[in-house]
Amino acid sequence: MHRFQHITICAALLFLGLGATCSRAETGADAWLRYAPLDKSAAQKYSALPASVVMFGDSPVLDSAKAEMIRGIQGMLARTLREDKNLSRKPVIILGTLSALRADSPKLFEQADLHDDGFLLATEKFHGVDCLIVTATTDRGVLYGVFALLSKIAREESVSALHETQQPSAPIRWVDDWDNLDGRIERGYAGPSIFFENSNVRADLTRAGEYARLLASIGINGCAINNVNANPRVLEDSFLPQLARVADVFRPWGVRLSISVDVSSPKVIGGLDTFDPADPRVAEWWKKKFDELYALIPDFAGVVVKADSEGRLGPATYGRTPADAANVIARALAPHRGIVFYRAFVYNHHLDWTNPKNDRARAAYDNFHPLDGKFDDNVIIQIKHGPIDFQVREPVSPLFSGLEKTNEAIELQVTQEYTGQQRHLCFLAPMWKEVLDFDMHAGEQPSPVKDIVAGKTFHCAMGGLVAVVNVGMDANWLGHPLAMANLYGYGRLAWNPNLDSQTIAEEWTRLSFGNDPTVVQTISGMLLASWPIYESYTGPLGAGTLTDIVGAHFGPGVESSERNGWGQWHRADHDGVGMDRTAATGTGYVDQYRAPVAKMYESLSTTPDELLLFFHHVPYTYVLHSGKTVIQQIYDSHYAGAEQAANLVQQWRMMKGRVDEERYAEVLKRLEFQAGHAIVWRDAVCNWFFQISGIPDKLGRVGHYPGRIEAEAMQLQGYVPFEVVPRETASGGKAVECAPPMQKCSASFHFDGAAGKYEVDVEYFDQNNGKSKFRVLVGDKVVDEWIADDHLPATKPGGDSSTRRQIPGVALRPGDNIRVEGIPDGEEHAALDYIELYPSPK
Ligand code: GCW
Repeated sequence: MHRFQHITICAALLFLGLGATCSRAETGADAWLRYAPLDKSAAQKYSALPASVVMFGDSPVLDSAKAEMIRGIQGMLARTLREDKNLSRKPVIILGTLSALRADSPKLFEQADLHDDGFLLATEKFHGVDCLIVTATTDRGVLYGVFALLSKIAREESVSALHETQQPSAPIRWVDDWDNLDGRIERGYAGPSIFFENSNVRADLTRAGEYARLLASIGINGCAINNVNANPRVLEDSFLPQLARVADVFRPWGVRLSISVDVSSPKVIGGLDTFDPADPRVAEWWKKKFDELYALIPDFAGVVVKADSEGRLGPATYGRTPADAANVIARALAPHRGIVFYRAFVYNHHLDWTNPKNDRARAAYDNFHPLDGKFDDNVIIQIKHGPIDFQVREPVSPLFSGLEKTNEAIELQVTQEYTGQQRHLCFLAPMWKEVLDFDMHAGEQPSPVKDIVAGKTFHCAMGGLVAVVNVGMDANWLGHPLAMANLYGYGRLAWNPNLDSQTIAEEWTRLSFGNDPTVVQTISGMLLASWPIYESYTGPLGAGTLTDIVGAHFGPGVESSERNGWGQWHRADHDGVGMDRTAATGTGYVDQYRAPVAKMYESLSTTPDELLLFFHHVPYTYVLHSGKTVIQQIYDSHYAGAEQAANLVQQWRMMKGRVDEERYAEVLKRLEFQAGHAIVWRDAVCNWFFQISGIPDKLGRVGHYPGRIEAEAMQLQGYVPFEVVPRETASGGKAVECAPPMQKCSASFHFDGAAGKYEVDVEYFDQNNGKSKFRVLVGDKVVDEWIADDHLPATKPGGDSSTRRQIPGVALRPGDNIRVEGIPDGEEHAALDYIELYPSPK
């Protein structure tokens, strides 16, 4: 339907009070700020809302607040708020800082306890007139208050008798984006950078401004825009004015600009012969550099530093410590009130894997705990939530309780690097909640991570939360329309870590898809189930995400973590699996925790099943608390997870007609891919463990695939069998390919089952270096055809490229010839793994 026509029909339906059945055409660009028209009865609730807005004060941030207020009311209630300069005898919406309002009405909100970016929403008499007041200590707080008010209306909450104060949990609520200056994004899954293009800041920064608005709406107040693997050029004199342009589009939204810097900059771009932090010339260089930068960007927030990590240069070059490096930069920033986030992600990625005492998980604590108290006041140690690297399940980093005299921030990851890359649904708020709520037992009182990073536990002046986000130019920001729940969830938790995941999921669903109770229940339910589902087919019992850790971090690659220096070892061998990190017999990592936590993890009997293999090496026959053996749990969880992933597709199908067609179709496509890929994961992991352990699946599933016909067992014309590496990423270890000089190949077989309708599933390999064509025929009749043109992170057949095509409702009779034809393209050889047949309905 033509969009305009659609909107007109929607307007008519709304008028009739039938808005709930009306869905709008959407790209996802509006995210949770859709301000979609409320249906008539819901809109009724706001009939008493004042008709005009009066702003006390004047600033770019306040201007944004006022414009947002008008925009939101216009969108949701189809009313244009009048902008009044002065109060009249009529009710108004008042926006302004408390000091501005008190200049007029000195006794206003005498009891209010507002500080930092907190705000107050209140219905209150002002000069004797009923008003709706949004106030705060800062302009930014007023803006946050406006977003909160509009969110209430979008979620159909009453705003008629308000008196609500909200205070953020911590001053630091930041995001890091890992954008390279050439426009690519490290671990970005949604198109190129919104900040950079061709080694420069983009000429058009519209999206960057829109991003800042989204960030502001969830209370984020800082953003580092370039990769922590920083290009030193970002500090070149000629680049600074470009950065100032980004700061300009951030400023109206109260988001402060930050950048990642490389510690070797004084040498690489500064012309010095050293970057030794102890050299006065180096100190002087940083000082001058930041003086220059602040002259252009007076509200510049500070810098992020990754050093001595994954090949980055660092203070270790000169035998200096992270404190030396952090402080030399911090001292240059201090006069401008800038801060340094020094990342604790410092580890040796050439660890000797043959030494059972070596342990990458120890690195952050070993490197930083001895430096506690040695960092300047404007340094914050930025600590990944787990000791390894954003795996699907890790314990909390022991460093949180290992620094008492140092500012800390927790680093979370919105970009789903190890959790499905926005191809799989994985709502991470429940994981982050577990981390933030985890009691580190750092004193007499409970000391959950959320209190430590907020500076409460050890009385630190600064601290908070940071998340790696990596939005891109894709209209919907993160690729998967449902992935935005992670950015929203992060912001909400950074503001208030006491919110529960369900509240967050429901809020997000209402704002993003409307208030239809079926929609809210279904989508939030899917979100809440998704992390455990993803975990169950990718990373059992705390072994880490069993992905190809030396490749794209996407598909299965169980063995890739072993026998190399990266240290993501799970140590699976013929007898058992898991890393022994105990103090008694293992790497001693456990002792980095405070005694009560260490005690829990040291003992097999008190280690929770979900982290068993992170802390202990056990035989496959070890019996879990659940009563199952380790090996059977590995099998069972992978089968259950794949089934639940398929179930997500069914749940989503119920959303047809209840949400807009665009996002419906996009989500469906991704969930279908996920369901297929979950089977690839299931089979790869189960077969790998079956092979190494030699212990069969009690339920007889592993290695037995009824209805599956291997491509290499079919009659082949032109197609040639080959071995896939690693072998568990293809069924039976083999697939067939249509390699040059062949231009078209086919694989066929005769159906020998009972007559009826079948779902025909074709497992093929979709690489990103070609667009092969496939056609499936029964006899002479084409039942499906498609082009393998997805952009998966794969240049060869294997776990990253394996993709399932489901062809429902195919009528088959005994003796029918089923044929798959493949036409290769470029480097992609139309490779085929197998066909699976299920009687319909599946
Ligand atoms: O998780 C790893 C990623 C790297 C990243 C690094 C880090 C920016 O695979 O791509 O580098 O962590 O956090 O520094």
